[in-house]
Amino acid sequence: MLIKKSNDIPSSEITPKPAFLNRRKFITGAAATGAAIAAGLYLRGMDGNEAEAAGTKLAGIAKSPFSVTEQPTSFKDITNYNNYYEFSTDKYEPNGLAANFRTRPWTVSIEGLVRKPKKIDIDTIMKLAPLEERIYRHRCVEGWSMVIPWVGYPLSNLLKQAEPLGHAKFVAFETIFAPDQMPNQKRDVLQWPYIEGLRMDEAMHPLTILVLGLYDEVLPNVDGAPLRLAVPWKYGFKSIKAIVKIKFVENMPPTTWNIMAADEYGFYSNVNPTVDHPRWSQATERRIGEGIFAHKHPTLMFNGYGDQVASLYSGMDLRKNF
Ligand SMILES: Nc1nc2c(c(=O)[nH]1)N[C@H]1C(S)=C(S)[C@@H](COP(=O)(O)O)O[C@H]1N2
Ligand SMILES: [Mo]
Repeated sequence: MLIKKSNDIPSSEITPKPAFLNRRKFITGAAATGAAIAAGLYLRGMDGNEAEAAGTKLAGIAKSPFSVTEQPTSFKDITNYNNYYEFSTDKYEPNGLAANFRTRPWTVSIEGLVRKPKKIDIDTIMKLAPLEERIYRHRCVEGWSMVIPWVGYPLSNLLKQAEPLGHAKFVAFETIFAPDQMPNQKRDVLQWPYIEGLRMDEAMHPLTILVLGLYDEVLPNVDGAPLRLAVPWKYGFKSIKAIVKIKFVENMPPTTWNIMAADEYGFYSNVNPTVDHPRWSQATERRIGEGIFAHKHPTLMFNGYGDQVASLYSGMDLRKNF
């Protein structure tokens, strides 16, 4: 995965990018933010349907006992320092480029090894289960982290709608393919559409949530609207954005980053400070918002969620199953 050179990252942290990524020009955070604000206002003004627009307040959000107590990262940082390769491989550009992304109409297909295949509209999904605030640690495989107040509910609520069959062992997820809206989908940046997968017990785990909001608002486009996963004990790339397809399968499904670099990104991708990335250490992390001179934080096994998830991997060699 790319670590972008910018004024925010000391040169000591910069790692050569994989050869398949083309060099691209850098646009400052300020320029990207200005474009985002302008485009966002335009969207809301033209749209006329407040209920679906990013920025709309969400009502009736319950607090969750699964939240961590660390200080949440600012809304500004969560929406301006992003990995969203469909829009850009730069961290500051996706906000502006995603501002006009269309999240309605939006349907999610749930298919494969299920008793009841379903196509469910996003507005039905929004109301399927009570919305909770889940303040989760978010650890990118590149070595930075945030604390994010997601709004959503356990993914299991959606998955159960389709009544998965007994021989379904994995769940495969797919991002929308919309090259007219996502500029990098016209280019060979990654293999499109972005795909991810979880083992059945991981997908059904109460910590795995379907994210529909951020802070007390509808999920911003740049964070994966209208719906994305948050799987907090795994590296960030497992938390796929803008999902349109969920398929129950028998065998371990292919995943985008594993296809791109199998020796660097495994299927499990559990946060593990004792297994380094081939090109950098995973022992510590930089908390976004604390500034580049702040002390790094030690990375925690399973990102600190070990009490709840370690048992899923008992007996597995986590060095092999990275
Ligand atoms: N479709 C899609 N999903 C994606 C990505 C992406 O490029 N495309 N990036 C991943 C990576 S590497 C991370 S760290 C998180 C970033 O989520 P955030 O921008 O909301 O912090 O999204 C993940 N999901
Ligand atoms: Mo990431």
